[in-house]
Amino acid sequence: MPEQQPRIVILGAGMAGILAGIRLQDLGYQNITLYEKADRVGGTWRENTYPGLTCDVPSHFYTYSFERNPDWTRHLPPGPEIQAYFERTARKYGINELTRFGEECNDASYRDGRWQLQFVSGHTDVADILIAATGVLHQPNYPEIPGAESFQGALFHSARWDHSVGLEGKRIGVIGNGSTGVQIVSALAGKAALLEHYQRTPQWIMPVENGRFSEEERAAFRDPEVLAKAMNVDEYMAAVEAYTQSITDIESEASQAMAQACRDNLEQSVTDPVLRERLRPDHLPLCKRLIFSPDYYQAIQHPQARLVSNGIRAIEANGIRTVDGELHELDVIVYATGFHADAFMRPMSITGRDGVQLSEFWQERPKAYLAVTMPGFPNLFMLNGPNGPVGNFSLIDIAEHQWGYIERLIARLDAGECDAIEPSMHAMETFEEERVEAAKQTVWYRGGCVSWYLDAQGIPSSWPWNFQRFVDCMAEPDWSAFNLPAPAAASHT
Ligand code: N01
Repeated sequence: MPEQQPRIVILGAGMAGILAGIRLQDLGYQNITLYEKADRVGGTWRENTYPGLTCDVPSHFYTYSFERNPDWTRHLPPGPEIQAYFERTARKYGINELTRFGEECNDASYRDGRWQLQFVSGHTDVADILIAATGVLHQPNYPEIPGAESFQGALFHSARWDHSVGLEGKRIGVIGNGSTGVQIVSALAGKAALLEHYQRTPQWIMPVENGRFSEEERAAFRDPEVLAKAMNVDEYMAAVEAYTQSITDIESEASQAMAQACRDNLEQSVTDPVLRERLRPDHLPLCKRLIFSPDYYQAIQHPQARLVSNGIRAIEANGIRTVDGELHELDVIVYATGFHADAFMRPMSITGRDGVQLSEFWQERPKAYLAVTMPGFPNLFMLNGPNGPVGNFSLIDIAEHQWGYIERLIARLDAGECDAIEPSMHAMETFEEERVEAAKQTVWYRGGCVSWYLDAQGIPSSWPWNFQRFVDCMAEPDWSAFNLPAPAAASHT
């Protein structure tokens, strides 16, 4: 390690930022600061607190590889336990001490070989290396429904849950049936006096068990060997591989099997043939992000629940008016209407080398070489940036692979082999051309649906190849893709 350490700034203290902070300390870096706009760590798991919040990745895989958690109570991890896990891990590894909370970066500009950072508070900082760990789905999508401001009851987005509003005995309307809407409806069925689920497009539902771990099991998992055996990593990785294969090859056996499981679930779980047809999607399973749910079909068949599939015309003082003219009287309306999935670091303004603006570079669509780096933006590395794998598997695992790659890039900076690392424009363009071509073969593109996976041009933005290809790409950088200028006389100061 050179005497003068590089100054490293991490933006965001969610899952990915905590990971970067831990790994950098492991490597011996000390000149590190995390900036977090909120008052505690946790990212998406801090912001989402809706009833039924659950991650659909098996609990023991939804942890850092170096910090397993024997204490999960359920086979699928509940949101509050995930948040507690991140808070505990951040405390254990000294992340809170490295973090300035309540600081939102609104401008990062690369000048004189360093990132000049400005914060909403007026605070400024300078970094040699900038890690963007700002998350994927964090800007709520508020639907433009006429009359919403006139509603007399409570109305909020799923990611801004208003816990001051009591739900028992209320008439509740949930708009949106992605993973979030489905989880909320499953949790509230039987608690509300009336629960209406507003469905614009039916979704395929994959059945999944979500059992409890007994006290004995949790005690046994304290032994890492027992836990490792119970996890059965090979079986899980085979499932991930089959899942990505189903996405990239709709003719594959894996794809057919997953589609059949969804169809069988609908046939076997919904008894009323009319309701069953209203719930039946006309697109291929997996076209939208697959919903894993043990209990949605039961919930929507609850006597107090109602599926509303007529479109919404307007929100009025007393409820929602659908296009058939019916007024649905409600006390609470929840927008489970998703996020602006193309935001990434934005609305932060980012200016790279020679004044290049991220907004210009991303004019057509968010893009990055192997989802981690961008030409013109030296020493800026992204975790869970655009075009990485986003699916029904652990984003923690993905961030760890990406971090391994970033570590190799930083090592070259640290060895003094160069002052700045960025991929060549040629590498970026070649990658992007291949990626877009591959994306057009996926079920996201060919499956006959619209989803948040699609960019403004209708091209799926997520990693369009299988998982192993991602793992291989992250294992060792292809150095021919990088511009590595000779180091200048002065090193990092
Ligand atoms: O959002 P979504 P989400 N009028 O975008 C509907 C992650 N997640 O928050 O399909 C009426 O999937 C929209 O309808 P349509 C996970 O990655 C993970 O549910 O566009 N409806 C759709 O039904 C997930 O994929 C977990 O026709 C409107 C819904 O709103 C991602 O978050 C748990 C509308 C939006 O669905 C986002 O899920 C929860 C309008 N104007 C979430 N606008 C895990 O388990 C939108 N909709 C890890």
